[in-house]
This record gives sequence, C-alpha cells and structure tokens, in this order.
Amino acid sequence: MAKEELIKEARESLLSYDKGKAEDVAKRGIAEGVSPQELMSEGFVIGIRELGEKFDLGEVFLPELMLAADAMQAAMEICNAALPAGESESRGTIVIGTVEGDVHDIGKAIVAAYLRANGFEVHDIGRDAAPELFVEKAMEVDANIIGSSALLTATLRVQGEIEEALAEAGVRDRFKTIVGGAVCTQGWADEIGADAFAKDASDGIRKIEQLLDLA
Ligand code: B1M
Repeated sequence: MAKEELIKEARESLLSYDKGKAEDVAKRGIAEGVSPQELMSEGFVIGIRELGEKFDLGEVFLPELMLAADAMQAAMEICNAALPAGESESRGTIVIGTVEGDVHDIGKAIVAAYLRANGFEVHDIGRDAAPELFVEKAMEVDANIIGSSALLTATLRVQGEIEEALAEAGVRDRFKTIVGGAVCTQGWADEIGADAFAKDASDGIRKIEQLLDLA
C-alpha cells in the first residue's frame, strides 16, 4: 500500500476513535517501511489535532477524545518501539515531564522517545509533576537539561514556577531548561527565562543539541 494511503489511514483511525485500527495501521506502516516518525507526525499527530479542533467546536466530546487518546497511545507505543536505537554512550541527560495540573502526556512521550533514539539518557517523571519534582530529579541524576510540557493555558504558569524553584534552590545555573506543548511559545519561554522553546519533537532535538553545544 502507498505511504500516503497508510498515513491517511493513521489519521482516520483517530478520527474514528478506533484503537484496533490505529494499532493495525501502525504495524502495517512500519512493516511496509514507512518511518515511525512520519507515521506519527503526518498521521496520528494530525489526526488527534483535528479531533482537538472538533472538540473545540463542540462537534466531539470528552469521551470520544479519551478513546482517541487511548488509540493514539497504543499506536505511539508501536511507533516508539520501532525508532532506531540511540548511541550506546549518552550524549546528555534530560529530565522531562508534563507540568502539575496537566495530564496531557502524548507529546511529552513522543519527545522522550525521540531523545532516546538520538542518544540521550531520558528520565521521564510522568505527568502532573510538581516544579519541585523536576528540580529534585534533575539534581538526583545530575541532568544537563530540564524539559517541561504544558498543554493547558491554566498550567502554562507552572513552567515559570520550575524556573522559580530552580532559582530558590540556588541551582538555576546548573541546568538548561526547555519548554514545549500546544500552548507554549518562544515569547513565553523568553518571558519566564527558559533557555529554549521547541515547537515539536525534531525541533526539541535541535534545540537541545544547541544548548549542549552538540550541533
Ligand atoms: Co485535552 N485539551 N483536555 N485532552 N486535548 C487540549 C490541549 C485542548 C487544546 C483541546 C481544545 O479545546 N481544542 C484544550 C486546552 C485549551 C487550553 O487550555 N488552551 C484541552 C482541554 C480543555 C482539556 C480538558 C480541560 C477537557 C475537560 O476536561 N473538559 C482536560 C484537561 C485535563 C487535565 O490535563 N487536567 C483534557 C483532557 C484530555 C484527554 C485526557 C481526553 C486527552 C489527553 C490524553 C493524554 O495525553 N494522555 C486530551 C487530548 C488528546 C487533547 C488534544 C486533542 C490533543 C493533545 C495531543 O496529544 N496532541 C488537545 C488539542 C491540541 O493539542 N490541539 C487537547 C498531540 C501531541 C503530539 O502534540 O502535545 O502539542 P503536543 O506535543 C507536541 C509539541 O507541542 C511538542 O512536541 C510534541 C510532538 O510534536 N512538545 C514539546 C510537547 N511537549 C514538549 C516538550 C518539549 C519540547 C517539545 O521539551 C521538553
């Protein structure tokens, strides 16, 4: 089957909240040589965003969104498992999480998987993570980078609270910070004093490589 057709099917599987179809198309796509990155970024990610727009317009409701998110997660696991293995020697250590009050973790999981595939050691602290947890984990694993994801207007401020928690602990200069998520912008990163903003997973890799002078 043509790549375009598989990518279209991936998108449609989410628009029909069909987990079985999402898993099936992810497996078939990979078996037929479509890159897992392309399947995600051009298929599943577009599908879930289209559904978000429908949710915004009141055309679909929370139960459908939850079913689609479940299907997306299942497909993402298949795609992530097919990403090439990273280099054996770590290129840097990253603590990543979704901020407190926010359960959206699909984008964060994609970024974490891309980072691992690009040779970084990733410590994923999950979702609904308090600012102090980012700081504690970063100190524990002696991270180079702290990355946070926020998808709600109401939780964006927590990314600023991570900056404050780092300053309060007297360790702001020890780590570089990167922020991302649907509501996050370069302007917001500048306002809170984050070191970088990334609009998607590939941009995240680029920005982290720049922050660590690997680019
Ligand atoms: Co919710 N939700 N949701 N949701 N949801 C949004 C975010 C929303 C925009 C939908 C809408 O109204 N159009 C809206 C937020 C509006 C706002 O605040 N501005 C919204 C809302 C309102 C809500 C609830 C409040 C709904 C309710 O309960 N009434 C509720 C909130 C719960 C909470 O968090 N406390 C809620 C719940 C849910 C579900 C549980 C059903 C589900 C999440 C399941 C999960 O993640 N496990 C869900 C979903 C699926 C969405 C949408 C449709 C899709 C999110 C997603 O996965 N996108 C979303 C609409 C949208 O985003 N357009 C929406 C795909 C993902 C790959 O993209 O996460 O942006 P994204 O990640 C990208 C980049 O942003 C970037 O790279 C990623 C890969 O390319 N990136 C980083 C992300 N993090 C990064 C970190 C980095 C670097 C790059 O460095 C560290």
